[in-house]
Amino acid sequence: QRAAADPVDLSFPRDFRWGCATAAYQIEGAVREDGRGQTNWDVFSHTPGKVANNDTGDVACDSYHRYRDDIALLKGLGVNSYRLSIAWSRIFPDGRGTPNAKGVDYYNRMIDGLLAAGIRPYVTMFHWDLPAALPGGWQNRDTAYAFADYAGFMAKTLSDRVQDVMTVNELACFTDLGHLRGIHAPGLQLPPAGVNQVRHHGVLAHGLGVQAIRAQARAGTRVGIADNIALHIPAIETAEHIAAAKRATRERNAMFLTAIMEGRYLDSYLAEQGAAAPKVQAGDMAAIGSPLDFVALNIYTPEWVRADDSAKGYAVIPHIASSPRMASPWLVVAPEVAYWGVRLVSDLWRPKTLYVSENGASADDPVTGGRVDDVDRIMYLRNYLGQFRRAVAEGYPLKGYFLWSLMDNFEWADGYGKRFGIHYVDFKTQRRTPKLSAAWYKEVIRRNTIV
Ligand code: PNW
Repeated sequence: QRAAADPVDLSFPRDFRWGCATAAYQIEGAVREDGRGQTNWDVFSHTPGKVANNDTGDVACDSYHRYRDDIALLKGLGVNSYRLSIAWSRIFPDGRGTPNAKGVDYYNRMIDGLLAAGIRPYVTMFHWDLPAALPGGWQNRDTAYAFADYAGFMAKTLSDRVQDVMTVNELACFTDLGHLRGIHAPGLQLPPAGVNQVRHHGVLAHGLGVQAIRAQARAGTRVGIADNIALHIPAIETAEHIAAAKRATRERNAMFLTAIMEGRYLDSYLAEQGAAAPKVQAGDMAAIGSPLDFVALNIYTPEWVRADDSAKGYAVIPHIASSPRMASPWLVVAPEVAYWGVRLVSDLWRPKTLYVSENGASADDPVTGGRVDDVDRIMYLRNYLGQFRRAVAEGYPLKGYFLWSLMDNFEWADGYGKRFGIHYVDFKTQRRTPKLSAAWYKEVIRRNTIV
């Protein structure tokens, strides 16, 4: 008889993609350099009172100048992949027109540097920094066409070296946070019809972007989206609660991923919105439903769902004050979402490939004697990884994981006050220091298992 049970196998498939994620406006700085055009986030962050401490992305991590240092950090971790975004306004300063060679050069150097380091780039075309010159921003349907032109051009430009492209990051954030809640750029609080139209232009930009990328990039380029869908965990793992969580996932993402995966808006969504439903033109839904090579999920906070006798058949259970959170008030700790997010999206729409395009946590990092022993972040990441491992074990097509974030950066409306990095950034000196979580992640990657 054995003294102890066999240890649980927590290893990942041999070809699993391990990476980190960042976004242009959050790390690059150099906002007036080499012909970059102004963006909605430059305007917003320079409007007093909009961002904590009135922080801006003017300097951020200065990655525009220090990208070689960033690549060295990635190399130090041993990642095989890196998710970065392109600043649209470096390529087309006014959002459209003639490409700016200096902006293109920057990303060429970045991509070449990554490839030389043996790191596969995953490129997001739009991570919220919208060229300010585009009239009406996302309220204007033309912005979706401008996006497609830009995305097609950029995919073609990088196509000899970049095989994996994501159109947009987090539809709900750049539509609702900016146009309904008003806490992100452009800081508007529109009535329902206006919000729904912005959402429609968001998914349309994605769809037209997919078509433009497929038309212009090399055959074999893989195209997907990085979305933070409304995620749900069944309160109890029984058939009725699982069905409720699945239904909630489909219905509560009706204006975003559900429309993209099904090529139509659900009748229940259109009926609910009534006169405020989006105005849709011929061909829009076909573009929005363009087939994807992969779906990538940003996985942080879920909601718990239970089955009930209501007309919908489910209830979303509100978070309470004692729900465990990391340093950002919205960041509720619920590791099971890592499993359920992957499983429910797979069960609903059967994507060929899934990625986790972001997962990570803010923490009040203790800086002691030049060290940051961020054990809370390690706990958070380890628990989420365990649940991703369960999804892999059950055969769901999860092929990679991108940790948010490589380093502390401009955390949007929270400015530099919330730190998500596994490298600590001293924003006075720009010195980057690995936190304990970086050493932990390196070991996870090296052994391809959860440590
Ligand atoms: C994501 N929420 O944003 C973004 O893609 C990143 O740019 C960002 O830095 C990171 O997550 C951490 O915030 C989110 O309120 C912002 O649920 C807010 C929410 C989710 C994601």
